[in-house]
Amino acid sequence: MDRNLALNLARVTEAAALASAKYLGRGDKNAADQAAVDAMRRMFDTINIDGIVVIGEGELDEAPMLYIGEEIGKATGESLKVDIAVDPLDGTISVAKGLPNAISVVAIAPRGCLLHAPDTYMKKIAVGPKARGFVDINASVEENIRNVAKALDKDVSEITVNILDRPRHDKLVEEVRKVGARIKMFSDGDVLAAISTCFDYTGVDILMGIGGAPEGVIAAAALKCMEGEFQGVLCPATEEQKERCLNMGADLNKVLTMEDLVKGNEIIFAATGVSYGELLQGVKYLEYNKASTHSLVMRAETGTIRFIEAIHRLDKKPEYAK
Ligand code: VTB
Repeated sequence: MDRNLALNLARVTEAAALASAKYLGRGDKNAADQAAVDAMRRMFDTINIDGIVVIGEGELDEAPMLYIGEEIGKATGESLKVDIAVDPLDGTISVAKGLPNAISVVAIAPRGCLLHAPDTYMKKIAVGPKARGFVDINASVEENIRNVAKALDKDVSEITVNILDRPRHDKLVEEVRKVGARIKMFSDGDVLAAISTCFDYTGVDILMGIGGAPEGVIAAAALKCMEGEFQGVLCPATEEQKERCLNMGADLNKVLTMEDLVKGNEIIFAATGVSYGELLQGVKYLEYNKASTHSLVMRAETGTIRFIEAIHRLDKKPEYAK
């Protein structure tokens, strides 16, 4: 995979972040999302790839842009054929409410390498590289926490579990507390929450809980780049979702490993912070029509992890200056 694509993908998430960050705290999650989608789509049109969206904004009838199956990129005969997973704004509610950790995110891999995940829930567990091989999604909460503590040479009371703040996690929260580990709740955005397990300074050791399956594929792509570990099990919440999964040929009992979710090693991942956060700073508006962005760009082939801070001249990019 052309390594220069990594920088181009950063351009894609930067564009989406710059467009949606204007909506921070303005109470309109749809407008924030739409701005991210439009900007991302426009930037993709400038990139020389032959891409198909496999994780996107939904089916064609519910999403006019970045829908599943949409062909994107400025393809020539020689362009790379790739699968694309996008979440133009993971954390639409966070942006609407002015809360942290919303990001714009993209992952690409050669055609056929990203799982076409149904739009349903997924039970997930993720850890960073030091605890890789020490978790099993089918084991008990206690066992997983104790094993991660062993891998990291920490006391159980020093282990921090990232959990999406939802009523469906009440039992999980209770179990983690019973074991004596710490919990860090987050309101949205479990892609970033999974990534956080790979960076010591976030203080997070494990992500556990149920979130969106499409986000699971994107998180797995990121964790593959960092040699962390991600496991998922599809977890439809309704009979209709269950049927959708079965129609897509999904096995509801199967533990989806990183290799099932994202095949091979030719993966490029990019994310840009939209609202402020621990791992990525949000978009900041600076004097004289400038704005800064903070992005994370990774390639699984080489394992390079890049943080890119960019200063944008909005007067030279009129589409963002509105
Ligand atoms: C999570 C979260 C996302 O969806 O995947 C969540 O990480 C799951 O759905 O940011 P519910 O909101 O129904 O719990 C998001 O909140 C939005 O994509």
